[in-house]
Amino acid sequence: MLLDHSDIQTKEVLNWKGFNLLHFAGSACSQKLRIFLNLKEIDWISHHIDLTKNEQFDSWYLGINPRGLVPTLVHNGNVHIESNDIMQYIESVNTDVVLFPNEHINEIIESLEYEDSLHIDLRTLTFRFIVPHKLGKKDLKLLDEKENFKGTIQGDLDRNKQKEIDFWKQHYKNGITDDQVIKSAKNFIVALDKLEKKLSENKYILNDNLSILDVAWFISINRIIITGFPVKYNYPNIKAWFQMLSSDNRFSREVKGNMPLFIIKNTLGLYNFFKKRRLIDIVKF
Ligand SMILES: N[C@@H](CCC(=O)N[C@@H](CS)C(=O)NCC(=O)O)C(=O)O
Repeated sequence: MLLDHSDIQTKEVLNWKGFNLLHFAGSACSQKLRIFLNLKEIDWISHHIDLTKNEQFDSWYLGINPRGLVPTLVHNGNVHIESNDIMQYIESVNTDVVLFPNEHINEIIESLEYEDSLHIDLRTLTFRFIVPHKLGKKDLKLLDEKENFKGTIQGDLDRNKQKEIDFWKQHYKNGITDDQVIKSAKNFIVALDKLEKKLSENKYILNDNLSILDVAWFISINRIIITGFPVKYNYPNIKAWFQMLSSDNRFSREVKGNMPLFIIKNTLGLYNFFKKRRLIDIVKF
């Protein structure tokens, strides 16, 4: 989605040249975009927005992305938000490597919208099984500031923002409940059943060629595997496809993670193991 110039309150970016990506190392949508850029062999300038330091709430960043979410692309002074829209835009200006084949565009858009609709489920599982409540909860004052920030998207106040704020306020109070976990896991079970079928027919999700769908679904599947979703036992074709993509450095280097996260995630994992509170203890697969 391309912002109007009047939406942009942080005016300095209007002078930025080239592909500038505002992103966070561990964010799923940022990882997706970075893999896409690797595959397309596009050089880009990195602006790291550290979500662990709440930099997405800075008025400087909200002035570029009123939703307060990463990633954002600034290309020659134009600001684009929403990872799937950003990739589609990049594809339209750089066709050297085709990842959105025109003849399948409707199927691609439909699948990307589906994947995007599961983002909330990915977040639910992430903030229950990877990031402990104490570390993951967002400061209520920052959420209020974001709520009161009068940023526009294509001239209108952003309607999506409230959903985000409600999610985090609820998370602050209650963490992620078992009911949320069950609902999100079920949504992924439906999605994985569909992908398993596709991958029993083709080498890649769309057909026998790598496409943007492989990038998008690789990221979601990588994340749910980390939450303890039993992908390798229940979905042999997804397992083989995932291993194939993981052996490609253009994919694997973007989802590597770091030592502090590894320690946090494993400490939480051990706690859940002893308390019998793992994903597989809560959801019947
Ligand atoms: N639909 C958006 C989702 C973006 C999104 O939710 N980004 C997350 C990281 S993956 C984020 O910025 N979270 C920060 C927050 O919620 O405060 C996209 O595809 O760009």
